[in-house]
Amino acid sequence: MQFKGLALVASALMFAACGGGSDVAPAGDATPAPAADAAAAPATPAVAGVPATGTVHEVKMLGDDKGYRFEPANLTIKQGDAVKFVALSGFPHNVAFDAGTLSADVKAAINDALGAARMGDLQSNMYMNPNEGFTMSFSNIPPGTYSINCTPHLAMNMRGVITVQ
Ligand SMILES: [Cu+2]
Repeated sequence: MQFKGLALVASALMFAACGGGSDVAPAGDATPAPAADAAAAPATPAVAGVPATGTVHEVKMLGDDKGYRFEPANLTIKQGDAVKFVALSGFPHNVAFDAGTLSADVKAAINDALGAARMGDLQSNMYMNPNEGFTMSFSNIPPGTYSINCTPHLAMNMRGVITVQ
């Protein structure tokens, strides 16, 4: 924010320093960026989906004398599979996807897939009791590598990776 402000000030100063050249188009002629069109885009899914395979993989969310962890911490699935996250010990746990370099479309697909289990952007609800959790379909999540973590135990390195093939 601060850099942007400085840059604007700097470019305004440079513009002024150029000495009122009239070959620059007046501000009134500037055409607005087509942001409104993008915002009004139809609600069709931007991420290509595949039919569900019916395969559900279980990832346990654990905390005990071996530490806080997803088990397995590294999981490879096919697009169309689902993952059931279940909290078993060491509560509370959640599942938060790292935004990283994910595109806006992929983030939207993850939020959609979290569905009723979504508590915030790219984050599931918090689970406090044994056997609580949720099942998430990866039908609309494109192939790629997705890093997840548990917000309450991020400092204890409770992290995982889900690879979608
Ligand atoms: Cu946790």
